[in-house]
Amino acid sequence: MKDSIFLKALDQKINSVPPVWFMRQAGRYLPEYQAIRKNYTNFLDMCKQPRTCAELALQPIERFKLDASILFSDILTIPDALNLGLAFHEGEGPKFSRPISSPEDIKNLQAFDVNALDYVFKAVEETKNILPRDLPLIGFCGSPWTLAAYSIEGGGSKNFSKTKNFMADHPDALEELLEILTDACYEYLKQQVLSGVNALQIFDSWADLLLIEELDKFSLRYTHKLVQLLKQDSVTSGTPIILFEKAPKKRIVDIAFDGISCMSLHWQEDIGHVANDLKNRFSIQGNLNPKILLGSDELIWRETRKICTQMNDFPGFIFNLGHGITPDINPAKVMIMIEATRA
Ligand code: 1CP
Repeated sequence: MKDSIFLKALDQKINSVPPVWFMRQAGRYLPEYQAIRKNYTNFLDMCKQPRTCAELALQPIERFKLDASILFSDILTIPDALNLGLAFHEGEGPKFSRPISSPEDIKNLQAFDVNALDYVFKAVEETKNILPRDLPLIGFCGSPWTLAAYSIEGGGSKNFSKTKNFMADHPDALEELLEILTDACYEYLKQQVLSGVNALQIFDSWADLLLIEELDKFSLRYTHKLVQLLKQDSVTSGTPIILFEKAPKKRIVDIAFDGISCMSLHWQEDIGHVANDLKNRFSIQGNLNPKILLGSDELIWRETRKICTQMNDFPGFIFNLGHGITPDINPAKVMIMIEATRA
């Protein structure tokens, strides 16, 4: 593991070839994923099979020889453990049958029991067992804000209007929910580390819903608390933490805080500018627009090269997409991106 170029980059070292992995690397764009997925109606049932999760995490590693693996699971396992009635129906996104719709729902929420997520920790162990021994495994969770947004909205949404109304009508109750989710994320990530993950990523995938002051108040404050809890705990203090903020209204340099090792950049960020701001303080992961992978080989080669050239002498660069890969992408195009990175 000490030779991992991914872990070296998280430690702000320059590698002659940048490490590469990408968000949602195991998933619907892979035919080998679809072959297993078709055996389950509800996606969550598949997530509860540790052996299957391990096999799915290994798929993109075998195909692309990536420099890091990510646990196969989902950020919504925590709201599921809070008994909000999560299901993924055929061809639809996540849906909660018992979303949070009032402050009373938060008062009545059952206590979070980390043992309810035992299947995730078993998946970590199974995955570590079958991954190449020197390949790091990334554990993850959603940010408290992103989990609250799904829990209130009752699923995915374009504009999250229920969540925004709840924020306007019941800001104190929302903060109570965020506290609960922060503690749940802390216990959850700690248990992932105990089970064997080598790095952690926090996905703030709905950061873009928030105005600047709201971003501080409802998202960053709780992610900051989560990171502090992890850094103060001897089990997790040495585990590098990556933070992904999706299209935030604040500059990355004004978001990054002590305890974070690496900022994962959304594709809208100008990576060269951010690199100037963060140099020698944080590592950077990113940030090819996944849509580029729908273009020609030449376009993929050119845009990948542009990022790698800009980041050539940056201490701590990890090549990644600027958001998750989408199901419409041809895996052959991914191979072009990886070859371009390594060239
Ligand atoms: O039907 C299917 O096959 C399910 C598709 C799928 C997959 C493959 C979902 C449902 N989740 C996942 C796996 C997953 N999700 C992983 C592990 C795979 C890997 O990365 O290799 C990870 C890290 C996630 C994280 C995740 N889930 C995020 C954060 C990343 C991001 O894209 O911003 C989010 C927002 C989710 C919620 C979620 N889960 C699934 C879907 C379709 C969604 C998005 C729902 C929406 O808001 O529309």
